[in-house]
Amino acid sequence: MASPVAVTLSQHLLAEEQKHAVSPELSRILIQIGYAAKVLAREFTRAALVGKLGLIGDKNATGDYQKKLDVYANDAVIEAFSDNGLVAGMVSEELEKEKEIASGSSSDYLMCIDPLDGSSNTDINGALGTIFGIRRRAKRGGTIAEEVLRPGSEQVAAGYVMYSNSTLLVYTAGHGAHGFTLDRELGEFILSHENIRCPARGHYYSGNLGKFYEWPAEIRKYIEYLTDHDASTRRPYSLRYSGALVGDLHRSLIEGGIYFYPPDTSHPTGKLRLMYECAPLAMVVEQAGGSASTGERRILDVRPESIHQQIPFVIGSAADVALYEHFLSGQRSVAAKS
Ligand code: AFP
Repeated sequence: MASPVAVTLSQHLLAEEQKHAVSPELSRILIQIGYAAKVLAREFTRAALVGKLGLIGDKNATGDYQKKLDVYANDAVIEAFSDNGLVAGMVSEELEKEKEIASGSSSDYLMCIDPLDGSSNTDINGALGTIFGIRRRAKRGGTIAEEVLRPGSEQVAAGYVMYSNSTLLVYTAGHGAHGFTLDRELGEFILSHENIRCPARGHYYSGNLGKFYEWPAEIRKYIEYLTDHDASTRRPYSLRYSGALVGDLHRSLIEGGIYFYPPDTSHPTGKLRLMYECAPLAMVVEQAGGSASTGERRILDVRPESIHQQIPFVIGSAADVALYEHFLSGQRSVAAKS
């Protein structure tokens, strides 16, 4: 039961509008994302009871087989934004092309979204996520695709929802990262993690080690470093990998650590999607004092070339990400001393 002084997502956004001149339109978008998250949380919880587990049979734009819940989540998000004029367009993992939203033609905002992150977890009751980034339209008159292909540093808000033993919404509008836990009885997201700070260094790492022999030699050396024993640097790091980026990232954000998805044989330019996975999470993590990179450059500085662009990704505690970059650049001796 929420305490009587609980702060709801809407109250928090109202206060942020006054403190930091966050635009009311942006607040309304975030509140609507909160609404969509409640719809998704309800459906994810009962998916096994209403025939929504399993594959639908088609592949999405980046070649993944779609689950029934992928399609459901995408439709639910579109429905949540179709009639209220809040956003002019949407880029979604589940849509081959960007979607123009007629009711939002005069809105200043565009949304990039992964409606359901971690689809391999749907049928095993594992953690799931939703990831979103909000951008201001660069110019009117261009196509949504042209307008949206801007570096992540131009996002005005971003966040994620994690569906696990509780449903948690974390957002930033450029003034810190804040987390809200869904109180199901009240039907409200309640502030539970104010001004999240990512520890400078952690002792967890998340990566698909099944790909170890497909990774660059420098990354294999980095794994050897992490799994070596040295009490002064709290090694070996412990491995945690859930199959849902949101879940692994959330652990790093709260307890410190690192998540990485380097290029491999089947994904020579990386697997994770810049616009609706990497850039939004990078904004959240930077706002909490962590960092996010391709291994070579800051994620938020990368200018997308296409809406479904896939890139190498590393995110988490600032010192851990810096060390990964050192290893990748071949400066192992420098890195190993830090
Ligand atoms: P989707 O479920 O949105 O396609 O994303 C899953 C994901 O991008 C990310 O959440 C996981 O960390 C990663 O893929 C898992 O990929 P592998 O199964 O290749 O390790």
